[in-house]
Amino acid sequence: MAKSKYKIHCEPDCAGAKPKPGSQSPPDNPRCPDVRIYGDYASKKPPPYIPHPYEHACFKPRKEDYKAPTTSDEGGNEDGRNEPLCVRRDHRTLTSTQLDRFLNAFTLINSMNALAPLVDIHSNAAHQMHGNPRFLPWHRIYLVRLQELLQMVDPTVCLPYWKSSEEQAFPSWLLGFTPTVNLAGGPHTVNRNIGAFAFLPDAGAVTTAMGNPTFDTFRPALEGIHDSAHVWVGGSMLGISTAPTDPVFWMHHAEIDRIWAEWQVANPGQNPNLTGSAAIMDPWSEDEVATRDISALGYSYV
Ligand SMILES: [Cu+2]
Repeated sequence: MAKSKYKIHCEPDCAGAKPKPGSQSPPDNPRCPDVRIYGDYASKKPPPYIPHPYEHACFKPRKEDYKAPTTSDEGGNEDGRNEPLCVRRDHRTLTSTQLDRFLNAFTLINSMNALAPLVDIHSNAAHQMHGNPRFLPWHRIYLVRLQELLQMVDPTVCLPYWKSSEEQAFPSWLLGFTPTVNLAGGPHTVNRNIGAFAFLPDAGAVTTAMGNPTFDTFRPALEGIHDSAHVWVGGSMLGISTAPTDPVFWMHHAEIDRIWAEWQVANPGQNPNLTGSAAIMDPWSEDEVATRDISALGYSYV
């Protein structure tokens, strides 16, 4: 992964930013002018905002996902190699220094107001990133964008994943971490209501989803599992416009992305059926084909 190739240009506070007197056209979006990270949102004319149809219904748990919690302790990592790729690891295998670095980087990009515009992108249903085949490829690129932001402030940080189906618990080291993020709609402080609603799908549910031989059956199965974990965490994670303020959102999606990557290896040639504009992961320029190979995107999972 390229190290600190891009600089964060977001201003800490641009509420008072105005076009230069005499300029013919409006300035670039003063809030997030970095096209690489924010895509069209960095331009003079960001995409129109379309409220998400799930905005109020939030994520829907699936009762059939529920099975009594089990504990097991596989996983872990191999290596010690020199890795050219950003290696995403199970958060349980990180050292306390690595956990601190992740939280520090998250805090830093938030304090630079570089996180909020990325969160705001998730609230715009114009991108059609839920409930259709774009769900997996779109969030794959979304995670890469966060990872790029994190690496701008600390090139050693790779997104950890939260294997909730196996763990059946919230990462304890995150419990006290509730940042406030200055979203377009106003400041939002991360809150959670862990386990109050719904079910945390277990390893069996993941295995069942993995058994789907085509993308068109696999994707809804995995998205349903994803929804349930959102509801299980509760609070900020319940709302599409607030979920990405919680670092667990990114760790949860990394796990969903990891499961997809594993499924891809087992089911070669099975790709989302997307053509034309639906195949472009707007507001970014990557197309569906560019989302198929995670190593080409600069990361791997152990
Ligand atoms: Cu999402």
